[in-house]
Amino acid sequence: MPCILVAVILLMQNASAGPVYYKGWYHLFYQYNPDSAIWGNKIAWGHAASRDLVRWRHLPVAMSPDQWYDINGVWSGSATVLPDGRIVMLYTGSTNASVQVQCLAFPTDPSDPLLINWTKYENNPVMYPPPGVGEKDFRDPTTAWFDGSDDTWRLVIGSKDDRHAGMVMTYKTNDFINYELVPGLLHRVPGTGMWECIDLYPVGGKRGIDMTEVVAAASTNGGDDVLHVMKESSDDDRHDYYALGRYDAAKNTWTPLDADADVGIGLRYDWGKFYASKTFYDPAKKRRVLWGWVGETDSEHADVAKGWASLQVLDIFIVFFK
Ligand code: DQQ
Repeated sequence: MPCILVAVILLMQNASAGPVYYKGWYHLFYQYNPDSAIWGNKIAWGHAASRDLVRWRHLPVAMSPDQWYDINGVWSGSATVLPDGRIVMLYTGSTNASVQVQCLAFPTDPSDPLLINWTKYENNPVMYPPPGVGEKDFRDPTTAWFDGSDDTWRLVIGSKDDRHAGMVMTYKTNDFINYELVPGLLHRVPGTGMWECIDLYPVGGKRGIDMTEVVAAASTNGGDDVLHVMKESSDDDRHDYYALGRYDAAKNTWTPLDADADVGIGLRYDWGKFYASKTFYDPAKKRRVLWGWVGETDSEHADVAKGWASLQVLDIFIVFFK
């Protein structure tokens, strides 16, 4: 079973964006207002990097809201490291009309381990809200995993429907430029409202905790020992809820083990102030790392006086294999 270790890192501002390990460095991108320690409409991606997850170096802003498709905010997203080592970054842009769209970015200089400069894809955005989904209810793409059954990468995005049910949609792509909505919903829970910062990842099996590895094992030999955590950040009450369940890639479903403790109505990661978390698979240590945003209880006035707002915390899941 996982054991959890907690460290606290001081950083500036708001919800997590996309942690990733690259050429010996862990990178944290986070929601950041360069002008003041308050939430604003000019949210950029702040950036910090570390070799050990303990000592951090602050780096220049990675992406600013400077295009029509993200001028109201470079919002949360996730990195995917491809088998050849390239990084693909997907993030939500809030457009000049406040529509939520998904956008693509790449490291400008892939040989730079600090990933200082980022280039936005010239034909952004790559995804718009699909029919029936509110234009302000479509955000926070996850890291993609590879599904060998049809040789596509899959990722999920959170939303809510017009009856206030939280829901998760799956997309597939083979080039990260063109995306197809997989029919049906991966999951939906009535009454839970908008689901932000969805996370879906395997736990408990003998085949590792990397999503691509586990999906491949499941298609060849069942992978029955693996469960998947689904986590959502409830915009309604600003808590991170999760449940254990079974992911069926072929049917595009995730089913909770206990329907009475489904996502959004059962377990929480934390019972204090902890929100908009994301995990990433750490290939260096073969472990899964969880990041979360701790918004604190300081007033806006206090944040401005001290010059920063909020903390990032990390939890490391150490999984022991038999
Ligand atoms: N914060 C971001 C969104 C995300 C929310 C906006 C989580 O992408 O849904 O800054 O707090």
